[in-house]
Amino acid sequence: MKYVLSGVVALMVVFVAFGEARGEIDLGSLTFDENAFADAAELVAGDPPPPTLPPGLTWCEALCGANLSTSVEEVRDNEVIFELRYVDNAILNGPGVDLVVYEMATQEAFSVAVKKQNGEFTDFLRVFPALQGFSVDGREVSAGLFDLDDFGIPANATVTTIRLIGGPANGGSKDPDIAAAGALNSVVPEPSIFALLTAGAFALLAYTWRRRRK
Ligand SMILES: [Ca+2]
Ligand SMILES: [Ca+2]
Ligand SMILES: [Ca+2]
Ligand SMILES: [Ca+2]
Repeated sequence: MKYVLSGVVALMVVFVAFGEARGEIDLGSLTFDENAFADAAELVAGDPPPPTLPPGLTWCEALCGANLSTSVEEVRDNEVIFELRYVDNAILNGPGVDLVVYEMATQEAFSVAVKKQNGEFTDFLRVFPALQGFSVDGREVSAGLFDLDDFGIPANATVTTIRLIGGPANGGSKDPDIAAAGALNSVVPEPSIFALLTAGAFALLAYTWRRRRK
């Protein structure tokens, strides 16, 4: 009975995950699912000088989630690479813009690459962020808008890892202050749903097997 119960519980978790009305986050004119922002962040290349990471913050506290009050500061041109990962959601190549990366104060160029299905990263795509018409902590908010089409990602495919670098400068300012990166088209990744369904199916199989042995 224990096994059939755990199977039922696993299936209920799946239904609750689907049925629950998801919260939303409004940032200016854009609305995101509450889990749409990056969940893990690390420095994968370079040795950034202060003040890249403000004292007392971790890379993830600066870059994960939707908090625009925390950011990495003055990411120098080509010296450092940050990698952001999406764990409880994935960026979907849906209609139009799929990924929004927020940049603070003076508008500065930066570049993004995304990890393809084959595990390789695309080339870096440079943007000059556009003002969003609001401020946080007295700093103007800008955003770089990315369509996964422009990285060669197929329609309806998903991406769960991106990389960020500053610049390169083309005569303009080049040390961006990156605060957050959210999936405007966001989905719950299928592997976690599969894992739950598989767990439920195995529990039911185990229950049936034990009953037959008796
Ligand atoms: Ca997330
Ligand atoms: Ca932040
Ligand atoms: Ca798209
Ligand atoms: Ca800036």
